[in-house]
Formats: sequence, structure tokens, C-alpha cells
Amino acid sequence: MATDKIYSESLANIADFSFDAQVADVFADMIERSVPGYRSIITMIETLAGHYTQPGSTLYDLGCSLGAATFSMRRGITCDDCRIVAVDNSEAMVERCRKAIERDHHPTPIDVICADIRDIDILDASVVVLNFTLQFLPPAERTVLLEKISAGMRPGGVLILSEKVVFEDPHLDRLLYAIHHDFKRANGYSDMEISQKRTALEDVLIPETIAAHRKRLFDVGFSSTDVWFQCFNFMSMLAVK
Ligand code: GEK
Repeated sequence: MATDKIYSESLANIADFSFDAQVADVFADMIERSVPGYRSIITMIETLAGHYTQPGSTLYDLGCSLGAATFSMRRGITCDDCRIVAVDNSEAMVERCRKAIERDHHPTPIDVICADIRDIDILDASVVVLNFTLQFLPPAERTVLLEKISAGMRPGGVLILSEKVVFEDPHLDRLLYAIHHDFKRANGYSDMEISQKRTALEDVLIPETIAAHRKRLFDVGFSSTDVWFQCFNFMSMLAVK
């Protein structure tokens, strides 16, 4: 796995973060060392897919990157005639994801689509994964996407929504922000790397509170929703249709 050194040198200008080829090449290392609990969430997506997949339905991985959640879902499927649709609008990610799928033989087919998740249809879905993707959409556009997902899901299906979050309590918010910094430092990132990456993500990744996520999920038509995993300021929710 290639090591992420993208922000290791001092940069005169820090451009907004984008999922280009340079990021795609080191992404597996970057996300493991940056997102507390990422590996646990990916592992559990297999179990969740096993529980919620319905025969003949479609599973979606929205913002699939290199396909980690796609592969996990595929391992968990226990019923027949399902397919997976994996979507990302980064050409660099999609290209690498397709190559990985060619090497991973399995009866459940995967369509990898290079598109904006706001532009695709969601139809007959039993499992939809938004694993750290919604946070990259402008907040004003999140409800429309979640309405589309909810409308395209079968009753009893599940949305798995993982996000970086902020906290209403200012003390807790500062504490968990600092602990996340410590987590990254413990994983080998320098203070300069952490700070330059934060600047690059500032206007790109916009976190919300767990309460805001929960309210929106109920508003768009999910019947049951709550957090099933949390590690510091990163969490994952289930929302059942
Ligand atoms: C994983 N889920 O490994 N349309 C399509 N793709 C998008 C959009 C959009 N509007 N916005 C962002 N992306 C993955 C990790 S990473 C999370 C997801 C992170 C894509 C973007 O190109 C990137 O590949 C992904 O969403 C977010 O489980 O880097 O923190």
C-alpha cells in the first residue's frame, strides 16, 4: 500500500482538497490513518449487508472510492440475483476501483459508474452505503439526495450513513477535534501535515451534528434511525426504510 505523503512538505498555497490521481494512489493508506474506526465500519458493512440484503434487489455504494465498502457488501450477500452499483465522480478512483474488481471474482455483479451521486437513479434498493461521502456535498443539497435514496428503497431496506461530525457541546467538540489530531499524529502524520490537510478540507468537507443527521433522515421518510458505531468525531448511522 503506497504511503500518503501529500501534505508532508510545506506548501506555499494549499488548494482545496480533490480526489485526483495523486490522492487515489495513496487513498487506502490515507483513509485508514485519518478516519478512526474506518476498518471496523468496513468490516461491519459485510455483516449489515448480510442482514439487510433482499433477493433480487440492488445495493448501492455512493462515493465508492476504491470500492472497500463495495467488496465488503459483496462478501456479506447471502441471497440470489442481487447486483451492486458503485458510484464515484472521481475518474481516478473509478479507474482503480474497476481494476480491483477485475481481480476479485465473485458471482454478484458490480457496475462501477463514474457519475455524480446527485445525477443517478436509485431503484429497488435494499442496502445503500454513504460511507463518508455525504459530508462532501454542499449542506443545502443533502436533503434532496437523501429523499431520492429513501424513495428508491424497498421497505425494510437500510441506509448506512457514515460521517465526520461536530458536537453541540463546545467542550466536547474541542476535545474530540483534539483527540482526532492525536489519532493522526499517532498514525505517523506530522503536525504540519495535519494542519495543511485541514486547510485543504476546510471548505470541502462540512460536518454536521448527529442530531441534524437524525432529523433529516426521519424527515425524508426513514422509519428508524440511530448511531450504530462511533469513534471520537466519526460515526455511522443505520436508517431503516
Ligand atoms: C470508502 N466510501 O472507502 N458524487 C460522486 N462521488 C462523490 C461526490 C459526488 N457528488 N462527492 C464526493 N464523492 C469510501 C470513502 S471518500 C471519503 C469515501 C473521504 C466521492 C469522492 O470522489 C471520494 O472518492 C468519496 O466520495 C469520498 O468506504 O475521503 O473521507
